[in-house]
Amino acid sequence: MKVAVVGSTGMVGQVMLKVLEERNFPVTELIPVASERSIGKQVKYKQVDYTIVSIDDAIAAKPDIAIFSAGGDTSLEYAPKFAEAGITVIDNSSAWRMDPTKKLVVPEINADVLTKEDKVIANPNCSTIQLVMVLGPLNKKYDLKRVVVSTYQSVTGTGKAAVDQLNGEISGDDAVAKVYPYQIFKNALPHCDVFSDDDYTKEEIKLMKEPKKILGDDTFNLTATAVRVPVQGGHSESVNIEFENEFELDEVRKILSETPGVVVMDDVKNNEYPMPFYSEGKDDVFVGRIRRDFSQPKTLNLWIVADNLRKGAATNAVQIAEYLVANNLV
Ligand code: A2P
Ligand code: 11C
Repeated sequence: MKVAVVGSTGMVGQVMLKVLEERNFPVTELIPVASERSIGKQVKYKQVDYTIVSIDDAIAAKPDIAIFSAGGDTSLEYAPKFAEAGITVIDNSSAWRMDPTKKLVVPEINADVLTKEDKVIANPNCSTIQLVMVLGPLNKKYDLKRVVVSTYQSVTGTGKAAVDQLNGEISGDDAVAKVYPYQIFKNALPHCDVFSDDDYTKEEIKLMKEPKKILGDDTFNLTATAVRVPVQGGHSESVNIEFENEFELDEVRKILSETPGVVVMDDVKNNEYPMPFYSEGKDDVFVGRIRRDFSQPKTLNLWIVADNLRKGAATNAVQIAEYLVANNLV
């Protein structure tokens, strides 16, 4: 496979190169792309230096697959151009996710919706991916009625400048550029992405809409509060789930532990539960603190953690590419 990585110098793009390498994706030629200012610079893949090319040169090179993580504007403008040239785009931005003509895919949940005709495939938002990895199997068994999710999101989700802001504030560097409207060190901001007219943030809206599309089910209600915390290893989510049907906790644990890509870490007697510090650099979604909500029937509380740059972005995109290759869809 000839593979272009658009946004290859970015936080997610760099992890994409690492994940392609680790998973031994059959790359016969790598075409790294970044903005005009990076053209001619080098990125490393499998210990070899590759020269960054322009996005137009990447189209001319006719890759089989282009994985985009270069922001929504770049995806909006260029994904259709790649598609027109016959190149399959896997897009990590929010540009195409809710477009009814595009598939929004978490391979463990809904890879079966993909066909050869899908030329622009959307990778969901990071906080959505880890949520649906848990909601999907539980919905099948108990039927979701209502989900309330509160997130604790890593600064890596905002990009390198946000990591620099946190590290600068930790080291007492007053000159560090502020990406967030406030200090993030020693703080928690109920503000991820921008506010929309209805007073929800765009991150919250993504969390409320994307799971329904991925699960192919809009019969349940979902509400979200997204919070940025001074953490780097991954996103955490406190999730309250009301089902239509009764459940047994042991069965919930069994279903989740048998779900590919999900690891149950739930031994509170030994202080075992998922944490971003532990999930960093791992591809799995970790779930723990699984317990009944005693305030109403058929309701569960749990805690989900995943590395937002891995399963929340790069790993999920590469898994989509793997599925396309394995099923002759590209
Ligand atoms: P560059 O490093 O040249 O700015 P992040 O999400 O970490 O901010 O990274 C964004 C990625 O998208 C970077 O690799 C960036 O390249 C790339 N990028 C930004 N704008 C464009 C563009 N118009 N065309 C191609 N790549 C772009
Ligand atoms: C965050 N979820 O942590 C974001 C990052 O729509 O792909 C990714 C934004 C997106 O703020």
